[in-house]
Amino acid sequence: MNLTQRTQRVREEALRLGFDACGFAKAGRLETEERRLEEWLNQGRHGNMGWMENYFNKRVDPTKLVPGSKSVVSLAGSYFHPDHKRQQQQTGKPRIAKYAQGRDYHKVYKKKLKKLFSFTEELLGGNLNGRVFVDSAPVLDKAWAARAGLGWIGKNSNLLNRDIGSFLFIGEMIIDAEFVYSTQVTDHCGTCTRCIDACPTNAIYEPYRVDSTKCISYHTIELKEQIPKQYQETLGDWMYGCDICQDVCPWNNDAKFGQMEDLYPREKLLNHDIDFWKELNNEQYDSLFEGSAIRRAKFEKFKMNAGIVAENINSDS
Ligand code: B12
Ligand code: SF4
Ligand code: SF4
Repeated sequence: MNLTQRTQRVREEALRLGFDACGFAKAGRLETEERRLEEWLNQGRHGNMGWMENYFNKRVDPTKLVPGSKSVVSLAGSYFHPDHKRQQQQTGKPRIAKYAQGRDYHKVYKKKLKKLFSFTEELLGGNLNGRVFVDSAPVLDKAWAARAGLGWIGKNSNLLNRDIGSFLFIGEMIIDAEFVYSTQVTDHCGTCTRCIDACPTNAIYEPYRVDSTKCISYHTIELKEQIPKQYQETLGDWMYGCDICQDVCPWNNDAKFGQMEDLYPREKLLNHDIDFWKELNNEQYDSLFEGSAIRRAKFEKFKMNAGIVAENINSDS
C-alpha cells in the first residue's frame, strides 16, 4: 500500500467513526506559535492556569512529547446541534456553553481515537508507535489542526472550518508513521470583526489573541475562586462557558450539524429557569452532570456561577 492509499484509508475510517474532518501534518517544532505562546504566557494571559506554563518544549514540539513521532493526524468533530439554534434565540435564560451540554468530549473522543489508532496499526501490519490526545496533554491542538488543513484560526482564536464552523472539538494521534501531508487552508475572516465587537469583556485584546483573565469561559470554568466583582455583571446569563464570539460568527450560521450522538445536548439540562439552578443540591448536580465536562467546575463553583447569573437575570427583569 502506498502513502496516498494509507492516507486515504485512515481518513475514511476517521469519517466512519463520526469525525467530520481528518488531516495530516509533519511533526516538528512550531516556531511561530512558540513565540506567540511565550508572549502570551509572559504577559500573564493564562491567569491562574499555571499548568499552561508546564512542559513548554513538549508543547511546542510533539517529537519531544512522543519521541520518534513523524506525523500529527488531526481530527475535528462538530458538536453543533439543531437545538442550539433554538437556544440562541432565547433571552433571559441561564446558559450553558454548547460544548458542555452533551457527554464529556474527552471520553467520547478518547474511545474513537483509540479505535482509529488500532485501525492504523493494523493497516501498517502491527507496526505503529505513538499516542492519542484530546486536550489531555501539552499539545497546541488548534495550531496542529490548522497545519493539518482542517481550517483556519479565526480572530476569536478558535479553529474554523468552512463546512462545520467552529463548534467543534480537536483531537490527535501523534505517531511514527508517514502520510501525504495536507495543504493548509487560508484565512477567511477577511475584514470581519464581529467576534471582537461582540465580546462583552474585551477579552479578544487583538485579532487572534484571547486574554483568559477577561474571558467568561475562564471565569466560569477555570477560575476556582469567586469571579472578580468587575466581571460579575458582564457574565450576563452564562453559568458555564461562553459562546458569544462563536454565535456571532457568520461561518457558524449554516454550519453542518455534528454526527456524534453522545455530544448532543442532554434534554435534562435544558429549559430550567434560574431558580432551579440557584437551588440545585449536590445530589441533583451529580445526577444531571454524570459523565459531563461540567464536572470540571465542582459543585461549589457551579453554584457560585449560578448565584451571579441569578442576580444578573433578576436585576434585568
Ligand atoms: C487554555 C485553553 C482555554 C483558555 C484560553 C483560550 C485561548 N484562546 O487560548 C480559556 C479558558 C479562555 C478557553 C476558552 C475556550 N475554549 Co479552550 N482551550 C484551551 C487549551 C487547553 C489550550 C489553548 C492554548 O494553548 N492557548 C494558548 C494560546 C497562546 O494559544 P492559541 O490561542 O491556541 O494560539 C496558538 C496557535 O493556535 C497559534 N495561532 C493562533 N492564532 C494565530 C494566528 C496566526 C496568524 C499565527 C501565525 C498563529 C496563530 O499560535 C498560538 C501560540 O502557539 C485548548 C486545548 C489544547 N490542548 O490546545 C482548549 C481549546 C482551545 N478550547 C476549546 C474550546 C471549545 C473553548 C471554548 C469555546 C469553550 C466555551 N464555549 O466556553 C472557549 C473559547 C474562548 C476563546 N475565544 O478562545 C477548543 C477549541 C475548538 C476550536 N474550534 O478551536 C480546544 C482546542 C479544546 C479541544 N481540544 O477541542 N480555553
Ligand atoms: S468566550 Fe465569551 S468572553 Fe471569551 S472571548 Fe469569546 S465572547 Fe469573549
Ligand atoms: S466572527 Fe468574523 S472575524 Fe470572528 S472568527 Fe468569525 S469570521 Fe473571523
